[in-house]
Amino acid sequence: MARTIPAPPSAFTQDPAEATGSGVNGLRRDPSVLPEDEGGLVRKVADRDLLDPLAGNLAPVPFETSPEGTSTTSGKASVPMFRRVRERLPVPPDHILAEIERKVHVGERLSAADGMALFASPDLLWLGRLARHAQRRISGDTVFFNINRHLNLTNVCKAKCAFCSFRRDDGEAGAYTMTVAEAVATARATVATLPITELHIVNGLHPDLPFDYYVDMLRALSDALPHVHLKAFTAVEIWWFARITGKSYAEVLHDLREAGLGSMPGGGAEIFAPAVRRRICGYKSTAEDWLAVHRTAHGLGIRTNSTMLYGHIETAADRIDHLLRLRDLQDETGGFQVFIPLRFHNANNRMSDLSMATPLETARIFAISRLMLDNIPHLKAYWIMLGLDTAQMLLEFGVDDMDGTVVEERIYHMAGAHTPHEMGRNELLRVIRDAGREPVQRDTTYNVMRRFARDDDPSDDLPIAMPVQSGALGVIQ
Ligand code: V47
Repeated sequence: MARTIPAPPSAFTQDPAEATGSGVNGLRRDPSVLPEDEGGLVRKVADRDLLDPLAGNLAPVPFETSPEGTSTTSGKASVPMFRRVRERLPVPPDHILAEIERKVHVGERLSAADGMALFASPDLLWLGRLARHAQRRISGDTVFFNINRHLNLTNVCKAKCAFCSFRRDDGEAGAYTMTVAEAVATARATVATLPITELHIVNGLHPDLPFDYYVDMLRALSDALPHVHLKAFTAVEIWWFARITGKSYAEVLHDLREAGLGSMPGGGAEIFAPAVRRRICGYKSTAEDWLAVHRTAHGLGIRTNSTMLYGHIETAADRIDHLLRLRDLQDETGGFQVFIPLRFHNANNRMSDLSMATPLETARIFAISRLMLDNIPHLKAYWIMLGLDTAQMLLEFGVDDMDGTVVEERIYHMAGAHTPHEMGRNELLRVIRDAGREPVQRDTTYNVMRRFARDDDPSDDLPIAMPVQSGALGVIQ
């Protein structure tokens, strides 16, 4: 059946330097032919179905662009490189919203048109109640968290995603690459003070490191820490490994699993809609490749997470398109565990002109995600990115997971996040309980490890975030 998403206004790519070019599909085995991404590459992609499902009822009307968004680096007249769109979606008639409410209550699937209507619905608290209703059916009053550590092996990256503050060129100030011994020592040092159950490993696309580096890395980490689950490599990294080795996704994943890979994080999804994707991360794999890697992983029994980067130049229709592509794949495989909307952070990157999504926009996106993704069990508020206050509020908008202890976060703190690097686990328990919910420590694949009763504050108050060490591996702030 044709997917029907209301047509986005045609003029939403306002980059004056918007380039055109030929597609890069079909080049998977030859990394050398891919041009550097400067935000203007064009991929050859199938057109989105532009039928209007609402028969004129709710078709978006032209929107205004926000006044912010100027680039002043040249010293000449300022030229906006990226602008957020302010869409003016017509408020849906009551009977459409009532029909959506009925569907949610009987557990009926929402359509693309329903999703668009929710983006225009005037009552955010009503939307929150619906999302909480949908979430309660899945996980009741439970709010999950885990005890993990993030490890970014290298920030050297061939892609130059416009939103990224973390990447560096090889040899540039602040560039780093950990040796296997350094990574193992870092992980061991964490385990000595914190009972982590997971290492979360996400990295740049290093132009020169061989695939063996990653295989050796996983093998060394799993030998050193056999009880720690290795959640490693986004789908874009797997796509990269396939490019540099000539192996298929299945072969790459098989080798990594043999070496200790447990599951995969959800990064690299950004926004699937091709017109936006090519502008913000044109060098990365296409949406189709991202989805193909996850499909392959699921086929091999490897569970994965999913994400969407929001709050930049994407439209409501792009978000719905993204959610439905994930939902379709989940119908096919059932391998996604969780969806994590990632709020764009605007410091120190080429999209710094954009203002960031507000907590209210964030609440709407989380709630709609919960309602549209009826087949992905969990919705995560990544507190280190959102702040603990906003993450707590999102528990009323469909969230049932607050992520973990993280320990040392680089990607968001380099992009302007100000969340603490030092906080105790009892603080996280307090925030969850304060919302009338029950904190549950989980492992990576959502097995319950410990339920925390009302007054069960552990005397060993573990640090859920720690001061970041500066030095050889680069300074965050
Ligand atoms: O793909 C990078 C995002 C992702 C910025 O699976 C940014 O549990 C906002 O994979 N502003 C990588 N977002 C992180 C990732 C992840 C994070 C948390 C949980 C999980 C999980 C996975 O970080 C990238 C990109 O979408 N990102 N820069 C930025 N300036």
